[in-house]
Amino acid sequence: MNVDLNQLDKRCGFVALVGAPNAGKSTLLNSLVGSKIAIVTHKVQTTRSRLIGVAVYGDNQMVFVDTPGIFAPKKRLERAMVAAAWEGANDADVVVFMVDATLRIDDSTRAIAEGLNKSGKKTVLVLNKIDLIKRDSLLAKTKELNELGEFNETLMISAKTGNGLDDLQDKIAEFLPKSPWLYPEDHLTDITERMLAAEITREKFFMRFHEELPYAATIETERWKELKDGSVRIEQVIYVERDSQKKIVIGKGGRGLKVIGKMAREELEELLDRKVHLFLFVKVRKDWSDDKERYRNMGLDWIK
Ligand SMILES: Nc1nc2c(ncn2[C@@H]2O[C@H](COP(=O)(O)OP(=O)(O)OP(=O)(O)O)[C@@H](O)[C@H]2O)c(=O)[nH]1
Ligand SMILES: [Mg+2]
Repeated sequence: MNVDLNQLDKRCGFVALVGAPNAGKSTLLNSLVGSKIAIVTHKVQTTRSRLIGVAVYGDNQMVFVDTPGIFAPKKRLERAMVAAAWEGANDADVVVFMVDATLRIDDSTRAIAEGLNKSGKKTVLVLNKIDLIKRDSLLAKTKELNELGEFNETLMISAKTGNGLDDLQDKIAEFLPKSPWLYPEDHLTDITERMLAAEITREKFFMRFHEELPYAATIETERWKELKDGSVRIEQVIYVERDSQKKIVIGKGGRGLKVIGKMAREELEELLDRKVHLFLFVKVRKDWSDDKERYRNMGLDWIK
């Protein structure tokens, strides 16, 4: 048997980023990986399925798993999202439990703490968004959170500014199992370009529309065609539930779609480093959130 001696001291493992909606999980994933692979908005329930981002830190390869926020789900889509989040936690070697330090500790944070404690996973409690608050107010919060369960470590970070991320990676490294790396050194993510392109449009959609509309839509890349001149033609469908929603999305004279399309196209051009022709179509599909096919495209299990 050949043994690669270089691999003997290496560590590698899955690190799930888990927490309530809006805690900053996707922001943290992007900061740790150094590239935007997860979309981020100021709205809750932005992330809908699991997504990996791989970071190399010294001899360690950390496979970060961004997960949807955990809350009390009602609809099928919400249940599938929360199930995906718990699966992410249960499959991980280390869990990073993220809490928005600017908010009061609520029932959903308590329930997540309880669930994580039961799982018995190595868990790092992370208080995020410390750029927004005074350090002295963090002490009481840290104490209160540590009363909710046993955490292997408590750290304070700003996922946005990068403050505290080195300490976080040092700690995670200690908890990772000895293992050869699972991915090539330069591997970043498993999200396909088609999926990422749809997510980028969804991010713009979330920012543009309000109330229930962001949650009533899903976006898929239907066609991706490389053109001879080096540019790419991307066609995407925005599924909504009702005709009235379609009207709002399209907007007067197509303005709504134009605004989203422009923002998404500009970001895609930067990402892909070439000219992009982006075509957005809006379709009404009343029951898209009960449609198995949509779940497969989102990377979610369809829950009965
Ligand atoms: N000031 C500040 N804002 C942050 C920080 N981390 C995240 N945010 C903001 O918090 C909001 C939510 O961030 P996300 O990364 O989308 O949060 P999430 O936990 O992935 O949310 P879901 O996907 O909905 O579960 C965004 O507006 C971010 O810019 C931070 O460290 N400081
Ligand atoms: Mg997210």
